[in-house]
Amino acid sequence: MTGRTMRIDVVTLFPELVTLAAGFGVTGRARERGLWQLGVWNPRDFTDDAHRTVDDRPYGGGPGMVMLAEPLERALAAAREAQAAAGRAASRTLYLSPAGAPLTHAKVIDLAHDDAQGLVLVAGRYEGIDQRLIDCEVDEEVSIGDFVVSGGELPALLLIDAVVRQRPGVLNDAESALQDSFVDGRLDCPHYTRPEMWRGRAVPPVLLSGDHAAVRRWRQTQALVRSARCRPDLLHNRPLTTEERRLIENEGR
Ligand code: 9WO
Repeated sequence: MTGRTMRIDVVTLFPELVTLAAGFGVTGRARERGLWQLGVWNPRDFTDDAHRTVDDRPYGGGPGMVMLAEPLERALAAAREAQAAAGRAASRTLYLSPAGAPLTHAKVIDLAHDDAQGLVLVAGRYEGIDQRLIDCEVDEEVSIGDFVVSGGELPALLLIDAVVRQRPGVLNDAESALQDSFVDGRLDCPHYTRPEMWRGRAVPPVLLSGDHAAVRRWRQTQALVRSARCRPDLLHNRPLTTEERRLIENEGR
């Protein structure tokens, strides 16, 4: 279901990082305009010892620390209560982890359009979180790429950015048009702005020609050639049309 405000709650030891970073640019403006709501929940606020402990040494030994299940469980419960108070019958809990399924455009669309359920993101720190919390409370693990970072916050912010951009009314017409090429399995064409000559390099003359049809053909060809060279895997997802094949074959003539 689409058409209501999206709500995203993030469980994190660094709530200020998430709130601040989500406050810039497209996601920041969309939030000011009420197109989505953000909640942040710090497991440290759900501890009951004097030191506000959120981690402990791993069973079995070894380096590093592991996030305790109990503060996470309570922070998650608070996040879900906030979702319920905002009218969500259920919420979908995602853990950002390199072990997760890769985040794709299709997955982003799926998350953006499923706003009957709220979204709860769990960001880990240290060496990770107690596996039992993942087993009992996490619906899906999501990866943003095959690399390890210091915490789940930046991956969560990246997912938030990708999802919020897909919500109705967030992008203006120009921004929406720009992202369509990628959706269509193509990279964008190269862009140029002033000056006309920079470091001895001229802007491609067709862009200065004023011939709008020629500009359109050039951009389409460039996008295709770039996709074929840089990301042939994108083209495999949607084969070339006859027109596109002709544009590539005529390139440089
Ligand atoms: C780290 C890890 C490494 C190899 C295989 C599985 C793994 N899981 C985790 C993990 O859950 N790490 C926690 C979250 C704690 C340390 C920081 N975390 C993290 C998440 N690092 N990198 C990510 C991440 C998340 C999504 N996409 C890419 C990386």
